[in-house]
Amino acid sequence: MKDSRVRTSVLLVLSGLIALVANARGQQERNFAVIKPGEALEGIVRKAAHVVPSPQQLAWQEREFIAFAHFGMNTFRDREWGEGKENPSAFNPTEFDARQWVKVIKDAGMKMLIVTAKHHDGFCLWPSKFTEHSVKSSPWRDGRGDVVREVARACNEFGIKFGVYVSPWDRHERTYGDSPTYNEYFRNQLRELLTNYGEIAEVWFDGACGEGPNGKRQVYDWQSYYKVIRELQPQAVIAIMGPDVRWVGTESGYGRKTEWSVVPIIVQKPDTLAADSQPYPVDRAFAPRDLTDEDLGSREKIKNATTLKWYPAETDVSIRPGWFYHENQDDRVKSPEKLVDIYYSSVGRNSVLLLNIPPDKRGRIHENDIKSLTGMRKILDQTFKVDLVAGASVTTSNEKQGHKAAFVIDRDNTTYWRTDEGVESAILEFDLGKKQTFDRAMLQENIRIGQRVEAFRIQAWDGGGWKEFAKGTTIGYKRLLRFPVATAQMVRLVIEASRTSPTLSSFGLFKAPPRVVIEPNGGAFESSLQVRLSSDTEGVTIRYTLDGSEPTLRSARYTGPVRLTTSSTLKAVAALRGELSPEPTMAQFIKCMKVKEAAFEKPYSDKYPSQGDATIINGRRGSLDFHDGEWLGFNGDDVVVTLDLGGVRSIKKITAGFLQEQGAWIFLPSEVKFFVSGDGLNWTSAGELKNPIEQTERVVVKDLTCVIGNAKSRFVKIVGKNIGVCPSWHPGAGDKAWLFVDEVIVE
Ligand code: FUL
Repeated sequence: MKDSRVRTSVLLVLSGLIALVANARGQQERNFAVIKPGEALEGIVRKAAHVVPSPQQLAWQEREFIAFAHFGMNTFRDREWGEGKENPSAFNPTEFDARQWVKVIKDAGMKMLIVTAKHHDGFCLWPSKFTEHSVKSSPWRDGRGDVVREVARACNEFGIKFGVYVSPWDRHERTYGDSPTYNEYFRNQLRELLTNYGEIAEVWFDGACGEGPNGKRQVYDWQSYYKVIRELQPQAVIAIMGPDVRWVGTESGYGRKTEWSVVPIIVQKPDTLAADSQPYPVDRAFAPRDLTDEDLGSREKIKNATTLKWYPAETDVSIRPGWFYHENQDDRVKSPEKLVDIYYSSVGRNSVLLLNIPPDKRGRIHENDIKSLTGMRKILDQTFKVDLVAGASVTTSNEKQGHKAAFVIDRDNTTYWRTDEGVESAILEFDLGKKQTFDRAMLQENIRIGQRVEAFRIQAWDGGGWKEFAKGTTIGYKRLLRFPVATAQMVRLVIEASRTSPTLSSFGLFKAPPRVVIEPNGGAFESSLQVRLSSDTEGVTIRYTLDGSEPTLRSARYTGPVRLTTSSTLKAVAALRGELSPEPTMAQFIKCMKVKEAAFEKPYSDKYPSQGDATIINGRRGSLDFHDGEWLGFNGDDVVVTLDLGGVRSIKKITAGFLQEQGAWIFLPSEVKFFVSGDGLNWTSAGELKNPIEQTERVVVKDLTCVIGNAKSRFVKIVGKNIGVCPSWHPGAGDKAWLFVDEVIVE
């Protein structure tokens, strides 16, 4: 273990030196570039195109899909954030099994596991010498256990890389807030983690910061932390509040469609950087800051930059609503379909997916999480099993000597196609040999020499002309595209714009396993509803159930529209030659009252208007992704909405749905009031509900239902109270809080 680490370090130092040699001649091989004051855009763009990942960043990117395990005191206290006052006796997993974690992660196709060695509550999962607040004071393994050691060992055994999440924010440690003393404490803990557990491939720093017991805000000495890491684990990437890996900007699992790995950063004295001969010069001047805009690296964004840096995105998301395990979320594990969607929207958008799978109180990954991961893996494996471009003949409008077009289908990522110097648009044409049917495409640039492509289209020959079936902007390390099924023998990729001669190391076309489409895809209805099922694949039969059970080959066969007259959970699968598609499609239908009109007292923000007033009565529910077009957002304001049922009805229940994603300043309402009225003028209170969920829960969708004993009314009013401003512990403390509502359902 140790030997191989030394070897890797030597290699990395060597490649660092090689990079510096190249730099002396012409700035090329570094993972940053300095822009001179007044430099013209053309020159800046060219520089951006030549910024390359460091060897550690490249190795990290190639892992593609990695795991997070939030485990610790919170697991046992059923909390998301601890206060630091927890008694270590609470930490007591009954069947702790790190090998089970790593096996599950490996089977799911992930290449690294990052464990929360220390979360904000300060409780250490390893027996740190510098505090008593750790596993050594717990009853687990009689105080002789070490979670970090067992996980590191299991990773080593299964060939999975190992990383640590260490929270600088420590709500237990007494020296926190006494900045120099705590910084030393933190470095000491880092040293323990980076010396005693073999190779560490990623160190994950969250930026949360607070006041210590002395009432002072802790000032983190980031540069000194980086120094410790570079010295002890030079092959590790430092993520989020570090200079190697950037947070994608949400915790929803969805990255940007245009994702540049080269972005402007702010450093002190950029002019001294270029001449610096250190292997990590940027570290010494790097200031972590918020990089969550929709556009980070376009020409518009880089034109005023002083320093550009290879700073790729990592998409962190939890398989459950919370980061830590909570028993009451066992039935809210993301479905295989949802995980696949996230995969396309992260790995498929030039980002690494960091999926959190929180072990439970036993110290094992829960069965429900395993089921979803297995389903996800099945779908991905079936999709990417056969590359329909393999064996095609490839021609191109331009290729540089030694970089043939055929390299894009040779399954070797180190060989690549590129154009001659100065040629920034080009066409690659593929003859698949016979007609093929596909609905997924994969593209990869050779990022070893930079990220360049700005716009591309993919077209198929339909006998009369080229018809576009997919297009995109950036590619980067990997771009995956989904599109309606297309059938063709001739396909071409048109690179329309590039920052300098474009490169491509792979191009692939695939067909996802058959899927059933349910129309409408869930929602509310009044008396009855016709639902249609169809599949994107010819020759399949569709089987379905209405009670939420898993459909089998013996379930009802779809022959024509299904008429629903009660609330139902529809699940459907496609069967082809006696085999079922890997995962059922599901839709939920609720029988409820039709609402004629929704009128808002205060307007929703024009940043989140979704589909306007109708959003909350359209029968469609919002997801955990607040950008999904089903949520209305109120900034600092309450939601006050009146619904007109069109006539007097007898009402039994009213439900209003809200979202919390505190990372995006969105909080559940503090309380919701329900009113009914016959004339829309005189209102009777129908009930009040307090929000039962803690503000510290990261992401959660919550329905609040008011049960009414049969009121006869025509109008319904809901008042959802915004909490006003973000709470004092929150990074947005004092700023206006958002309130998000997706639906009001009257039954
Ligand atoms: C955040 C923390 O506050 C959460 O609890 C979680 O660990 C997440 C990954 O990072 O900022």
